Amino acid sequence: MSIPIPQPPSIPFIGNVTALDKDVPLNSFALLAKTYGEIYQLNILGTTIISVNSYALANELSDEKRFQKQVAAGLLQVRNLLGDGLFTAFNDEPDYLVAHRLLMPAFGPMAIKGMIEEMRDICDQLVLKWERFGPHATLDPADDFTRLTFDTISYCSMSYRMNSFYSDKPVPFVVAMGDFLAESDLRASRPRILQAVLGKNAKYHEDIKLMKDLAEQVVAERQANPIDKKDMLNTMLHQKDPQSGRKMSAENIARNLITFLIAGHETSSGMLTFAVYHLLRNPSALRKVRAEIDSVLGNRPAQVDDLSNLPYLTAVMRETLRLTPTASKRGVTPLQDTTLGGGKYFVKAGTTMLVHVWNMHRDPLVWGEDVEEFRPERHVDGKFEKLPPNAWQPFGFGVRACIGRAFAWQEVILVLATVLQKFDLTPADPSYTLQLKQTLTIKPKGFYIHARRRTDNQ
Ligand code: MNH
Repeated sequence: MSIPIPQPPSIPFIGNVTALDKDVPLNSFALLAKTYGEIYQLNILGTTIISVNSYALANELSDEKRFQKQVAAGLLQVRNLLGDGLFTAFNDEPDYLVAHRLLMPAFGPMAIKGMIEEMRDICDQLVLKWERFGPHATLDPADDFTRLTFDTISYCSMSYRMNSFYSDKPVPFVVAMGDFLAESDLRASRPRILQAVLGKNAKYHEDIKLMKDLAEQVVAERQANPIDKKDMLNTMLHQKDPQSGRKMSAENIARNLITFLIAGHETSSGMLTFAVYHLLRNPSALRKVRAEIDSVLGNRPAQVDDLSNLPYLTAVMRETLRLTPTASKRGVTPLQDTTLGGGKYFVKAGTTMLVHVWNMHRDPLVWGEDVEEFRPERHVDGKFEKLPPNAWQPFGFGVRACIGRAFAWQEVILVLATVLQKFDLTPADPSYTLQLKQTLTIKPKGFYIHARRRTDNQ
């Protein structure tokens, strides 16, 4: 016999909407998990949403025979821009399947290794900026890492320079994107009738147009002036899907370029910022990672083969994404009516379910009682490989897992190795306690640092 899934008390007509913090829903989801445990459900404006927090249940949901990705709520609204692009496509859309097969090799480890010099080009701009600003300047790592990851994905995927480091303010695309994502999220928690009444439509569609125009302009420019380079744009323009023999349409190409720009920078910049935050709070981890970088690289620039030779830095990155996964949850749905936990909970086909990766990465049955501690040692000496299946899943799961994983990994390891090699970093406010900023992804809020060139200390 199944038992009812717990639900916090709800308000007639509105349901549990008010249970969620407007600015940082994650904080509410973390709190609800502490109160209700491995599973609970919310009623959001008439829709039931089931949240899963434990490793055991999340592992059960990581089975593509029973569950698949669901594009719902905020993500459904993001389709207003990205349509059937990789991130927001429904599972069976034909253009998705073509794009997925065609792009997998373009995001594979070999192709990504070939992008190291483009990545370094942008990384050097960050280093130069921090050197020029000097040790007394208050730096905003979330801001500069966003410049970096945005410029990197743009330069690598379509050989287009955003030049964010030459602008004091975020470039217009980033502003439009931020506003678009925030509004998409709000739309998901607002009855449809209010959309027009609130008068946010015009601005929403202007933002969409700005981003589409840029992508379409880049595609048209490339078609008019072909270049011989292995970037993702050329792959999409010229390759055929091996299975169907089809090429991607210009429209689908533009949607996927915008998808890369969006999916390819917020998560990585959040990860870089969290990594710096964790290292500055954990001096022994910082000392160890510094010693490793010095012994492997000395004073020379990191080469692509060095990046697989930095096990402690790798563990730092894994632990960063365990404790603070920047894509904190993913949506799935059961293909058929089913039960979870050995018959304990009944769930209807099509129900929206959230795997709260943030919470399952804190399951003491997998990680021990010190789950809130930042301890890269959890992942060294083969321990990472011996984790229970699907216990670490910051990049999602299955066919719909992150296509940009190898890209992000190389970018983040190169930047961390380079920055830690060159600078002594200190928090601007030593008493800073972590606060979160949530958009589609999570990053630290109000975290500032100083960066002193190590050569200035000698
Ligand atoms: Mn990424 C899907 C996390 C970097 C492009 N990404 C996902 C998913 C997660 C994720 C989780 C699955 C979402 C879901 O189930 O709904 N991604 C990350 C993290 C980083 C990241 C934590 C960096 C750190 N992602 C990148 C980069 C790109 C990228 C860089 C570059 C283009 N991600 C994608 C795309 C998808 C995706 C595209 C959708 C893939 C698909 O559904 O086929």
